[in-house]
Amino acid sequence: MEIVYFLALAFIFLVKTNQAIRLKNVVPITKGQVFPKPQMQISFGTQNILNKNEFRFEYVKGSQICDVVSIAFKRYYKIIFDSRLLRQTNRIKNVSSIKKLTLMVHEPCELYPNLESDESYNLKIASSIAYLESKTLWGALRGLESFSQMIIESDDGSLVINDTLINDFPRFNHRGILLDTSRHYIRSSIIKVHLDAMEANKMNVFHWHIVDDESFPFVSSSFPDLSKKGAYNPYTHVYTSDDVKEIIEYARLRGIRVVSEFDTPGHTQSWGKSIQILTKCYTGEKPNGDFGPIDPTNNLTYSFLEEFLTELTAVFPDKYLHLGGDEVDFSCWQSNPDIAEFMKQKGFGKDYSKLEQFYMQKLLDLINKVSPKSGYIIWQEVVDNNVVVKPDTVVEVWKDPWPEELSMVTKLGYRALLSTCWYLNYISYGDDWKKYYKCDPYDFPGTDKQKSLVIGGEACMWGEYVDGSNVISRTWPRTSAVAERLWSAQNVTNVADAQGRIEEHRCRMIKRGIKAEPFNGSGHCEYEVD
Ligand code: CP6
Repeated sequence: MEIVYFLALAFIFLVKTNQAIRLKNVVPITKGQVFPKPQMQISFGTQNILNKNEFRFEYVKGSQICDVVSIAFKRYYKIIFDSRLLRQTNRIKNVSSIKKLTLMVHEPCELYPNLESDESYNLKIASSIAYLESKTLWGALRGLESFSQMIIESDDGSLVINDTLINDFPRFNHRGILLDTSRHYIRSSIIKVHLDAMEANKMNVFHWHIVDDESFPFVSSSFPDLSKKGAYNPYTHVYTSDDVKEIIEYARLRGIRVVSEFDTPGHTQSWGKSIQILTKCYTGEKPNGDFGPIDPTNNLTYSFLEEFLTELTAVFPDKYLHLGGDEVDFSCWQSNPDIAEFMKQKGFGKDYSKLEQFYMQKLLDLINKVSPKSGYIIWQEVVDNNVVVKPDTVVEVWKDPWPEELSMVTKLGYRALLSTCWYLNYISYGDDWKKYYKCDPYDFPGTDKQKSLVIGGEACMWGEYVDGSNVISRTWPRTSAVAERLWSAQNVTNVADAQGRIEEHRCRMIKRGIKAEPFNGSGHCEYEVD
């Protein structure tokens, strides 16, 4: 008898585990989940209906009225009531309807977001009233995004939203993503889709690695030959000053900062096509026709840089410029006799990092001269090579072992950004987003003071194997994992929960015209790609 009982149990167990194994990757999707997960959220069962014809966004009396927000009202109205997708609305239902979302913005409107911008917001959906409140207009944008995400289509096609309270703010102020437009050109229209995706994921810094060795698509007004000679095609594969302005404006309207990177002294081959500032490499006694990093011993270098930096600080409104400073190859410098002579005069011995230091110091002095209010971001090598930089410099860590590096950089008192674990250019079969999700910028040995110097991080999409054809799908939703790590509370670490949220969010992106790739082995979206 006992045996029969045991066998029956074992059978049930086997069937169950078998099922559990089979269904392991199927996470039930709850609809209307806000992404990234808000700091605090309580939802209730009560539903409210939204009707396209009666719903509107409004400012509360006494609220600041900002054009960025008014434009966002229109954008989100379109997203919510996308008539392409609405099966039907205005069904008379036995639930209360929400006729408007009222907004209260407390602080005066600002033109551009910055590193210190407050993005917090409170959102309350209760008793047929939707109320959004924020300190700044940037917080209002984040709140509108959350509101739009909570509205779901019910089975009969009507739009509904649950009673909810949200109190939300980002964990880190700098939530960035690098796009490289030098290895392959990416048209402005695709960059804009990317900015839409950033907004949907509450990311706020577009790190534009705009030029590099391979091409120089930035059209400079003071040195037009840079792109004339350095772009793949000076007519079609460039960003004119109108293009740049348009991208900065598109980003501003979404609360996104544009931080441009003009990487020097390495990664500058394309600059050398028009301006003779690169080091001549030698074989034996003679120049061999190759060029190396920018020549720090040449006076032309600095007169050029002064004028060019003056232009850049005028074109890019953000306080921060990314000055690069990574991967400087010393071999060409080592081959050049004039540089050897210079090193001797300066007493640098054979230590070429001293020459790099000399260059970076001059570059930073020039920035301070042409635009004293500018701040700068640099890659970690600059600090690794002992260059003394302004105390408010931001150091971007991209090499392993990153915990040691973050420890070192913050011990020196510099603010830091982490990108090492979010290198999207590495692709692999399977769920690589989990690896990104598990990487936490606080996982390094250091004091609370050191942790507080970590201002955020960046996902990096280098351009060697991406262009307009695949950059969106390769970047999203993998970057969503990074977005949640940088926005949500430190204890939001459950991978299975995140999977459900990202799954819904990925379909939401598809619905909005962002062709984010499938990321979890199997599944479907209610609305598939057109
Ligand atoms: N270009 C520039 C790159 C990289 C860096 N700087 C890079 C290095 C290693 C990997 C990916 C990208 N392509 N200018 C390093 C910051 Cl794996």
